[in-house]
Amino acid sequence: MEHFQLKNILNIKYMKKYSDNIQYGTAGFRTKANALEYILYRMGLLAVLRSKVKNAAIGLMITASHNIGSDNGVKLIDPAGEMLEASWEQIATNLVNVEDANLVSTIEHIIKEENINMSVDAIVITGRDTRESSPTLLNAAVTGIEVLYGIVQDFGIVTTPQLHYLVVCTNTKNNYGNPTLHGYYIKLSEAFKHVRQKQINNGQYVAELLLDAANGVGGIAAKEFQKYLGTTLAINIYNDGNGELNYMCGADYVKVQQVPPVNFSLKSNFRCVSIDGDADRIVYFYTDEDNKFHLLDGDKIATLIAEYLKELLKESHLSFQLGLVQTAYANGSSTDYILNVLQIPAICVSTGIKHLHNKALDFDIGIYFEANGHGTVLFKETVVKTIKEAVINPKRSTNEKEAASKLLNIINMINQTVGDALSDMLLVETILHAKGWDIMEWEKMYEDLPNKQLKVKVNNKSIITTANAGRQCITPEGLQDEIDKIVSQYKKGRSFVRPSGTEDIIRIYAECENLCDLNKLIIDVALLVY
Ligand code: NG1
Ligand code: ZN
Repeated sequence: MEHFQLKNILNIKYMKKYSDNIQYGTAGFRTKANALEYILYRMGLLAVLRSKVKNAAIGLMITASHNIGSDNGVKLIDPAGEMLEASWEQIATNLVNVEDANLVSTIEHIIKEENINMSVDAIVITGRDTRESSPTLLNAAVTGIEVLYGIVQDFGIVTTPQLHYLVVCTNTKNNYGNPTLHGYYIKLSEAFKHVRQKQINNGQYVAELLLDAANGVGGIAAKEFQKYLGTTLAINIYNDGNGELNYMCGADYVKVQQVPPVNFSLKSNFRCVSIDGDADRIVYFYTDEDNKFHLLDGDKIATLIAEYLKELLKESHLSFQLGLVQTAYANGSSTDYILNVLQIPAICVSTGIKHLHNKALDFDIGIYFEANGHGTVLFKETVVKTIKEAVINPKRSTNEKEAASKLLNIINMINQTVGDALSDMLLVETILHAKGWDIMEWEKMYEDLPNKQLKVKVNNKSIITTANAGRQCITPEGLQDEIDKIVSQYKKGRSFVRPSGTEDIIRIYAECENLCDLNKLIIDVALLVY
């Protein structure tokens, strides 16, 4: 019987089209959309196997995030909302690259090796972003899921973090929230409104912002949020889906190019937000009266959150171990500020959200952010329990209880399952409101070192291998020495090169004290790999 079902797997519509090997990278499989159909079909098969092995619902998200509209991608989400386990990334890579003739035997092999009980029910929760290619790719995935008798729960067009939320809620039987989009909006917006109460503005803080939604799914989610938030926050949405996805707009463009998005109505000194194509990254920015652009990226968001949480813990007399996780792309000034001013541990891990998420779990309260604006805060269950007790403990002072109650609401407005641009936005807005700060006041926390990123197209990016969280080149031999030589000529200089996990390019990063030296520094380093 089982063998008979497996034979049905070979589907003429989804035969392997390309001979090039493709890797399950930092964010799953990502490439030109027209090369993805058979990959989606096979990932549908794999999602069923993963669900059976974990005896829990698995997520399957179709998106290529900040990449151009003609790209697409797919990633699987494990039961607790985390990225697919590393050993299964390898299984996914093998499965996608085998020839059609070996597909059945490869599936049989996975079932045997992973000891999968095929009689266990499988549930796959699917979602997609707004790309034109996404419905066709979803069909391919659903066909793969259903051929192995998996149950599909499709949520249509959702942000990546919404899908993570839905997976977690489904698997924790509503403990984290209701597994519906309404459940998501209500949980986050109620917590936000509760902290703000009746006072909408405060000091320099005005409850209105301009949002660049990258012409992606975040525009839809932001409009939906607006309905739930009512007058507590006015979100003026630009690039809401009418223009080209991620084209000269969105968090990645704004962060890397360090310019405002196009089709955006700038007002000087006014708080602006940019999110990416699947709404899991966020950066803030503004232009001043001289039209100068100011960026407040993931590092600035992380430090703002860390400082505020530290204050609330102090006020509530609760003592937990706070930690902040970053990558090599974090601005050197932010790391200095975290270590020396906030006096919180700052840990550097490899690029890719799973590394940050895993490390943040080591702390009672782990804050993690990539400089590009992908991040969230994780609270241990024991921490949440203690805070809940503190809110109602009659032995505690009113001040202590109020601070604990603020903490509890903050926990509820954070999407702990993954970085979530809109949840992070509500959190930043809450903190600025509490402090009575405008964006200029926030910016003053510390001054970023001038920094820049470049991409270099190479024939084979894997000739560069790195260690020490991507900060040191191991191969080609001698490259790191050359980089060190260049960097040593610059005050507060830092530069590294690493192969991208999502594109066929090498990324180069550089920062140094003087803006006028920056171009020379990064170009000299780039020439070493060109
Ligand atoms: P790669 O392409 O491996 O650098 C990029 C981002 C990551 C992460 C992934 C997933 C930078 C420098 N890199 O990875 O931080 O967000 O995409 O989308 O921003
Ligand atoms: Zn994204």
